[in-house]
Amino acid sequence: MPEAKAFKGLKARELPKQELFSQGHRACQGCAGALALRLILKAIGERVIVTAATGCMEIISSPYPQTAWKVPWIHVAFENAAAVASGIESALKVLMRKGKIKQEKIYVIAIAGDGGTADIGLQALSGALERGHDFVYFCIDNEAYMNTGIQRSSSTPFGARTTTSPAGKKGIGQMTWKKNVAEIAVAHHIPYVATACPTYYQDMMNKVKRAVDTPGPAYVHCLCPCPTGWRVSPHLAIEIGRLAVETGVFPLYEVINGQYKINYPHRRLKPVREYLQLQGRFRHLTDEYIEKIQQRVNEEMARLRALEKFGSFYKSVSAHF
Ligand SMILES: Cc1ncc(C[n+]2csc(CCOP(=O)(O)OP(=O)(O)O)c2C)c(N)n1
Repeated sequence: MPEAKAFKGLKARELPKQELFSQGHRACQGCAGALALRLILKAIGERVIVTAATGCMEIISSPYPQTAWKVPWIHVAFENAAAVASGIESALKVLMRKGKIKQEKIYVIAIAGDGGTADIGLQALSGALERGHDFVYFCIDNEAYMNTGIQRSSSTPFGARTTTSPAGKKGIGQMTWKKNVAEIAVAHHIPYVATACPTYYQDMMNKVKRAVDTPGPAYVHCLCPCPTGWRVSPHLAIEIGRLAVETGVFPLYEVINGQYKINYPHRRLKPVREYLQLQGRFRHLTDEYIEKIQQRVNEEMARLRALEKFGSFYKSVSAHF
């Protein structure tokens, strides 16, 4: 089984000076998703082809006839970013084999929101991971269908108010726990899975680099605070990301060939209340529900730590790459 290349982290001087995801796009103020795109392209450089599902990140970056993308980019349907990336990766392989293009790696990445990933694009994603295409899938998770007006997705967290999971006499907002797509990716036994947040920009860029340089499929789930949908002031987006991680609501970890490694938070967790109370979408939650969420976070962190401690159960992970 080939190991992911030994990689000690990106150095600032190795990064392209040019912005490959340019300024002047139309994202809301404080959009962490747009920042994530900028970091992803900084870490990869210009030898990349991007497929992008419908969603905020497509809408804000490509109002005809303008584009914020300085690399080859294709907008595809809501459901098939991973399928189109599979096709591109296969075509590149054939062209290289036939000597029609240079034998120099061209990275292929797919980008979709949480609706495009956890709900409607999940089948295409699963197929591409299972077939073993050499590409990286980035979920830009803002925890709802934001560009169409803040509707809930299966990635919306428990208790969050959205326009289709309203809080009131009959409900407390979203009534289900957030779907864990990173774990679904792990279940495909692919060589690299990671969670990331643009607040932790170095961690995120290193993961992006590691993901693209891993032979075979890789999945990176990026939590991207959305001031508009989360009802927070735009200047707090970075801080909200930090609190998501420090409270354990969104732990940062990698799974390399089946082996878990938690990057943040370290041992001591901040109370989830600190994360929830800054956001209008959780403002209606009573102590009872906050405690319920705290309980769940504790359980999830305990589960992750156990996975990290006991190591990889599968020696045959990613056997076919
Ligand atoms: C099959 C299909 N259903 C619905 C839509 C309408 N639609 C376009 S984008 C979108 C929401 C996207 O949500 P998400 O993937 O979470 O991305 P975000 O806008 O939050 O970045 C919806 C419902 C569509 N384009 N195609």
